[in-house]
Amino acid sequence: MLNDWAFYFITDERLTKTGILDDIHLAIRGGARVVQLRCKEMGGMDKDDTDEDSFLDLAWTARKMTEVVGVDLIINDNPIIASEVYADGLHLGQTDMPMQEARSIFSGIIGRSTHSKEQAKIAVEEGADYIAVGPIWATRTKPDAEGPQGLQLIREARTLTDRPLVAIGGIDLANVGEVIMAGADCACAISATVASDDVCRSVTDFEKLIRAITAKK
Ligand code: 3NM
Repeated sequence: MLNDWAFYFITDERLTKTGILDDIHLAIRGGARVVQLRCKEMGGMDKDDTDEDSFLDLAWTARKMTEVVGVDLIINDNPIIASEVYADGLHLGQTDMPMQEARSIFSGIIGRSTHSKEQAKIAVEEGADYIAVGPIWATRTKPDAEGPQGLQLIREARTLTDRPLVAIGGIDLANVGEVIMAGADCACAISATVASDDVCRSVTDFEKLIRAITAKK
């Protein structure tokens, strides 16, 4: 799995209680090996310069925090910022730029969100380094998310590729085992960590559980 990833931590500026940088700090302390900086309000390629400057500042700080402890930093949506801060990776959604264009700007890991078997197949063909599949279950964190795809999407995507599969959407500590057993290598859980009472503890719980279940597969 890329750089020993198990739980894949993603920031959320709407759900955070004490701020994105605090959450990154807590996720690192909790043992996360990968952190995605995702700020839908400010970071996308469609945002204005002020938002992009703030996102760049956040990204720089996140880079320094992750680099000293060897944790991978993934930037959501924006290959220019990913490149500027020497991020380890870039995460692209379905409506973000084509892989070839992104690779011409950014040379690290590139992952793609997919919401169906067909999209997962295209992500494999375009050479994504990892493939996110979801939403597995209903989620309120992403208002424009597709309907729940269930564990079936993980099983189908698993038949297409040996590349890392990252499950997302409605995942919590009670159901994360099911996504790993269905074939996912990693899992993300935004509300179950960022909106929890103890971000550090919840990340540790996910990390331990995912690693324990993976070891038994
Ligand atoms: N992407 P929670 S679902 C950011 O299906 C995101 O691609 C999804 O949040 C996808 O863990 C999602 O709180 C939100 O359900 C996940």
